Amino acid sequence: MAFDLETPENNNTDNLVWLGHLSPDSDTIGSAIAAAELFGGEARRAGELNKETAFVIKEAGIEQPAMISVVEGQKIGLVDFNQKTQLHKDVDTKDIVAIIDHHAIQDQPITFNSPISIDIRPWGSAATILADRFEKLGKTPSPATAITMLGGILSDTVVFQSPTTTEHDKVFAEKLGKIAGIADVVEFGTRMLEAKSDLADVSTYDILKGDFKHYEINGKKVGFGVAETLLPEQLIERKADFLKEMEGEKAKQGLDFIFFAIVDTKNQASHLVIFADAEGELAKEAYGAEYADDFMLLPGLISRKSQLMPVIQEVLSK
Ligand SMILES: [Mn+2]
Repeated sequence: MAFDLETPENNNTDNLVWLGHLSPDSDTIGSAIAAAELFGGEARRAGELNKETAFVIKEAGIEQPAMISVVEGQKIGLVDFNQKTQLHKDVDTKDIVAIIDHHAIQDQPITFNSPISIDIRPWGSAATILADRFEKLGKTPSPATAITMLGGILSDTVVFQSPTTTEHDKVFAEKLGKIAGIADVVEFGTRMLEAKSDLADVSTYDILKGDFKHYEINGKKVGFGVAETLLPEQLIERKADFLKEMEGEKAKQGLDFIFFAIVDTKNQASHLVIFADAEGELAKEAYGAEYADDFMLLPGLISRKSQLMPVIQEVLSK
């Protein structure tokens, strides 16, 4: 019988693992942990954890999920993405049995020969969808899992400041906070942002790739990294290093365009690093702003998913 999110009691969960996207973030990890607890199987990760996610895992008092590996006969549930460009290379798409996600189905969706169980909703995080699924099945996540889910919601919504935030995210964050014994979820989110901002000892390459996504639009390959931080100056002054690492990454990945946004989560603005003229022209058309000294300041734009990428998509789709 095919795996079905609607009837978990009938699912065969032998060799089932839950996996999120490359450059795992708190939502991808929290959602994998939540899905494993709710549906059975185990959580996996597709890369190294960033500092914020490591903080959440530590607060939850659990071990981080193991790295995904090639296993014969594995069943894989995906959380928090649906694009081929964000799938770990060791995953065979024929092993995928389900998707729980909150992203648009864009140019490179994973495709299937037969229908699988999919739940995609326009909510602020995949963890919010899982929180709803727990509730509708009459189940309560463990306090540790609730912390990782809360971490997912707070991370993706930038503590409810991102325009992607929905009412569902706020309601379930409060509920998860209660389960986890966290009375003030905003305060917890602020500590997450602080953990994420502590980048002085992180290499420029690791910051560039820490939250990096690949897109293919009209045959053009775009790589877009973001770093959310309360201390943007710390990264702005490393501009020369970023430009060098972007040059290497653009060549290595065969990208047509590479972008990196230093997202100032305190002042709600992005400092977009303009790698070269091609990126500059595209960014000018997309954002209607000018750039100088390799930077374009974008006040009010803090979400790659709902603000920064859609206009790039629009321009390249013309
Ligand atoms: Mn997410």
